[in-house]
Amino acid sequence: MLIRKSSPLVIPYSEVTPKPVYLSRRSLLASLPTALLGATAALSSRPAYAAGRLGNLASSPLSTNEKPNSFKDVASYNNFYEFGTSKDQPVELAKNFKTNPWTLSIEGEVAKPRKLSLDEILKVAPIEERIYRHRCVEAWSIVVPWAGYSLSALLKQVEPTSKAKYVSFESYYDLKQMPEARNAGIPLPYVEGLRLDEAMHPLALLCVGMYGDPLPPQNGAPVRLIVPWKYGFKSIKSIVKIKLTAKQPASTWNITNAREYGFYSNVNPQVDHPRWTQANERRLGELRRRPTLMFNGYNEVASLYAGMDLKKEF
Ligand SMILES: Nc1nc2c(c(=O)[nH]1)N[C@H]1C(S)=C(S)[C@@H](COP(=O)(O)O)O[C@H]1N2
Ligand SMILES: [Mo]
Repeated sequence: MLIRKSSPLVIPYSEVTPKPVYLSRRSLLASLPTALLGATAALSSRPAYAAGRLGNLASSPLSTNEKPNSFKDVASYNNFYEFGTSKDQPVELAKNFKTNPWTLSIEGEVAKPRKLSLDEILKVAPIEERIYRHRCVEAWSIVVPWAGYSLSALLKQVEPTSKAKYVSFESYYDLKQMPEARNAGIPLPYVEGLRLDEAMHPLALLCVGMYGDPLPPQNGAPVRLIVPWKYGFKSIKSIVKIKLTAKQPASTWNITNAREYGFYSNVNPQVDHPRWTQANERRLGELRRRPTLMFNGYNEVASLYAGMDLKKEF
């Protein structure tokens, strides 16, 4: 990323410590009598913060059992260049972002191209809660209870042709709603891509919510990608187009600076960013840095990269 205000290695203490006046949803809910939370939340083993408007989310065996960050951490420290390049801007500048109605187009090398409304997106597969680690390339990390389903469910519906080898994604872009995007310093609309087998991996999440509620605008409403074994910039927000292609698609940070950001961008503590180490990370809310794990700890994806030199194809 372009480092404008401060180096990623020195996140000011004020940015990682929730303000004392803030009552996180989780502690708020925890302080309510159980009866008020409703029978489902009280009876299921799901944590109270997940009892939101997306209904009774199934829990997922793909979840980590690490402790999620506070809602406040995840909803107010954001990377979303269309709404400003500093971490505190998106929560303010995306406040009135219009995310309904929404159309997601799926096209390219597919037998059954589709345009989905938000309602249709929500019905593709049962929405489950997936608690994932998220590792930003700027060496901070968070743990988030996302809500969604495997991207593979949607891709299977459109029936990729035998020519489809990659999947490209494009974000919504409109200067009227995103005036600060003029100062983003990256080409927009934001685009990303995955190899088809990466996109079909069950961990790749088509995400519509977090903490049991629909996504807040600053986190990529109404629909985004979450690829937990890759640096956070692969997890493209506010998606309007998915296109299956024969050739490797462009990705925004790779176009911006190919020396620093490769197409694969797998979390890899052995490949430093040219300007800082990737060997460790700062979990938001913690003071001591922790070691970064290969594939962000998601070793089940390793077989996707068998035979590749991940130092060259970084
Ligand atoms: N369209 C778009 N998607 C984006 C970005 C962005 O600037 N624009 N930033 C990426 C980066 S670098 C990260 S770390 C994550 C941050 O997601 P979060 O704010 O929900 O934590 O979104 C990714 N998706
Ligand atoms: Mo990031």
